[in-house]
Amino acid sequence: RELENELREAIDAEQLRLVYQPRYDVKSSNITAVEALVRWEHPRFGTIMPDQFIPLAEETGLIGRISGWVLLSACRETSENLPGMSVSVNVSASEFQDEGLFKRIKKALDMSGLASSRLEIEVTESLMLIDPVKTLKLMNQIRSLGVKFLIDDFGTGYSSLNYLRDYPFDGIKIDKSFIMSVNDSSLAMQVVQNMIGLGKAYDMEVTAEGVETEEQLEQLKKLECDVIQGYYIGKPMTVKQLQQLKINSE
Ligand code: G
Ligand code: G
Ligand code: MN
Ligand code: NA
Repeated sequence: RELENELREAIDAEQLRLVYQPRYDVKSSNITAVEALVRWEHPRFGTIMPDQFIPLAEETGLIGRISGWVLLSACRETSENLPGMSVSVNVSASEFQDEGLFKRIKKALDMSGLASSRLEIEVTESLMLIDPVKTLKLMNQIRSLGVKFLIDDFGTGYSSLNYLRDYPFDGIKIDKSFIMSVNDSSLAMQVVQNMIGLGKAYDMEVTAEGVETEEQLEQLKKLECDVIQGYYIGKPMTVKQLQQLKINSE
């Protein structure tokens, strides 16, 4: 209860901040995109991770305001400080209950001046468990702006794979639980290979998440994975650190 009230105040008190995790494009050997991840700098508890307050925000209806802040901040920082890069933002399935999400995305693009083709929205497979008519309508409305959709934590949900055919996604992000064992299990390797094939069959860009070793990176390159994300490329970091990383990798 108290945390809820503090979260309500957190935006105005400027206690939220974003960190960015680099996404490495295999074809161009470059960091061409980042994922924005929110942090709450609590005055007494220190840094609170999203797992600890996003569910609370969803339950209390605060998610819309937080999401509005995240979208605008991510678009602004990318537009101002990360020339040419795309940014992906995580959006909760609960935000697809109304059209507020469309307005927040439109406002973030308008106010930041970021080209819509540089914004991607990450949703989990739980999105496919809610009213498909409503969801598809809203997705198409958002896509008409030029924004792309990625499936996050691919392979961990409870939805039928038919959604790959029925919903307009531009990419999949294979969950890190599958990537972690590619170095010591040929079965895991085959599973990931098939996931990549599945993504490509639907003409989607395929990202591997949770890549932590050079060996994993090399395997994934062999499997023609498009984008690599994980601690081996870089941890979530500030814009300044990211610019430094870019310079050092060029
Ligand atoms: O950042 P971290 O590394 O701890 O992310 C933990 C979880 O929180 C991830 O599942 C991620 O998708 C989610 N998350 C991070 N930032 C946001 C955000 O801005 N909005 C929503 N809805 N979820 C987020
Ligand atoms: O669910 P989502 O993919 O949005 O959240 C990403 C989460 O995974 C964040 O908490 C982020 O800090 C974490 N993460 C990113 N890269 C790695 C990695 O290489 N290894 C592990 N263990 N976690 C990672
Ligand atoms: Mn994500
Ligand atoms: Na993920």
